[in-house]
Amino acid sequence: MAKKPTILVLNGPNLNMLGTREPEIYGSETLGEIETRCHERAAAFDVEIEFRQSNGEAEIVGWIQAARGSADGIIINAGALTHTSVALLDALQAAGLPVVEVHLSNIFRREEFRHKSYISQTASGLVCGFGGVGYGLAIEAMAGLIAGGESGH
Ligand code: CA2
Repeated sequence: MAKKPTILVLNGPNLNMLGTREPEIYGSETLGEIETRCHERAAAFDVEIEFRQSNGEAEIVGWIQAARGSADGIIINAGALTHTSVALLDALQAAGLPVVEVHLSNIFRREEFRHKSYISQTASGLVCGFGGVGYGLAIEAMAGLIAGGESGH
């Protein structure tokens, strides 16, 4: 049987704190619950996921570099690094894989500094404002991109 496509789902700084504070902005789900949701959606779309979180930019860059050759696509919620990190942008561009960007909150309804995303420049698409549901939508979108050999419109 052919190996299922693998999607790397990466989470940046402070997302390990989900469910403990600010539910009005980020929802009440913990990151563990979002991971469970992702595995359920992955099974529905016949893909595998690898779900990770780090508070360190360097560690996330390392995971993106290693994804080249081992994963078929990257879904990323880079947290606050979204708005600052050229290093993540460079790593994602070098990986040469389809990228879908996710945010729990609608970053465009929030402070001005959150309106800028370095990740968007390399992403096929962006899902934001739907809480943990957005991760499931991103998996559906990524499964379609991989199956169609596309990188977006
Ligand atoms: O909306 C998102 O998913 C964000 O990526 C979340 C980041 C924020 O810096 C981005 O602008 C938008 C922050 C994640 C921190 O989450 C916490 C949740 C509960 C308690 C503390 C932090």
